[in-house]
Amino acid sequence: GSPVKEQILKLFTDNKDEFISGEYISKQLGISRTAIWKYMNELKTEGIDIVAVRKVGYKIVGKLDKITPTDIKLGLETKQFGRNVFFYEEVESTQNIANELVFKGAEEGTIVLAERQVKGRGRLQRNWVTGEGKAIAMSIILKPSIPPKVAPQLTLLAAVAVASAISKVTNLKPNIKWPNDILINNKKVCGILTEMHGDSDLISSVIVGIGINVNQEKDEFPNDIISRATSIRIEEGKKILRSKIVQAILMEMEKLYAIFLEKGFVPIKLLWESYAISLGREITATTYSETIVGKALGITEEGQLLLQDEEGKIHTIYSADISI
Ligand code: BT5
Repeated sequence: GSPVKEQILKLFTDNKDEFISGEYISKQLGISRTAIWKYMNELKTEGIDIVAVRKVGYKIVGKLDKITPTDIKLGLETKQFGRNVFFYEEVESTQNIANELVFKGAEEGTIVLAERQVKGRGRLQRNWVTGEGKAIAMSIILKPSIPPKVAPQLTLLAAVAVASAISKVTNLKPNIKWPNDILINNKKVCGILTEMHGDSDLISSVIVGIGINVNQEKDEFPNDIISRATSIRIEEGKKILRSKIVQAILMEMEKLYAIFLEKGFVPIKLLWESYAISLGREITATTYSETIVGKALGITEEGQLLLQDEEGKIHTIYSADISI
């Protein structure tokens, strides 16, 4: 986007809910009042609701539920995450775009957002449904120096980021179901897909894909998932701006990722456990080779699930679908 527009947005972020005079903006940014007027009009067409009062100045009064770079950056408090935003009306999958960006050298923290995904995917090539204009489909590019076996921990880290972002922005109490689902009242509100590049020793990048049902109503879900899926709107009973949720996730991700790089997975594990569902209860894990019924004991310091079967044997699960 235009750096001037971003500077203007930053002024509004720094002076929350206040009128800012044209003169002040003009002095701060060293541009003319006419130029400001032009930029304000551009921001308006991008969905930012601005009031202009003669001799007083400009104020941002609200936003449409949009997720353009402008919407994401207005009020964003991160240093790096979400500072580069690629927004599309329609993509096959935001993961694919993020892939291409990685090969073009995109910086860590770069995000890809789309209103519509025609080939949104889950794990094992399963389909992910993105409610057009009402959901979040986001891919975040990370470039940690870690061995490939550590990468699944970033799925758990992202799950903690989403769960705490939802807790901060709403009155809801989300839970995490190992490894990659966020549930509200036992229904899936978010799925996470982590994909990586690199060689067998060291990763060069990880793309964390996050799909969240935000403003869909019950009857907007396809029949095959309607009984298992929910949205933030359904649970909260009112609409929420998607940009607010994206911003909160970016903030949480940036914090948790810094902790992870410095101290490893253990502090993230503790947070993860505070959101975990069905620890201590009986669950069924279906791996590629077998189905194990047992008590979920917790996760290891590497992020694998520990399951104790009826004979008391403890299984370490690296990858599975869990039913509760
Ligand atoms: C996931 O896979 O839950 C990971 C979903 C990741 C989606 C994001 S969106 C941004 C980025 N771009 C992509 O293309 N993907 C990522 P998994 O655990 O395999 O669950 C997939 C299953 O969830 C499907 O088989 C359906 O049963 C169910 N499902 C599909 N869409 C859903 C939705 N909108 N809400 C709840 N459940 C859904």
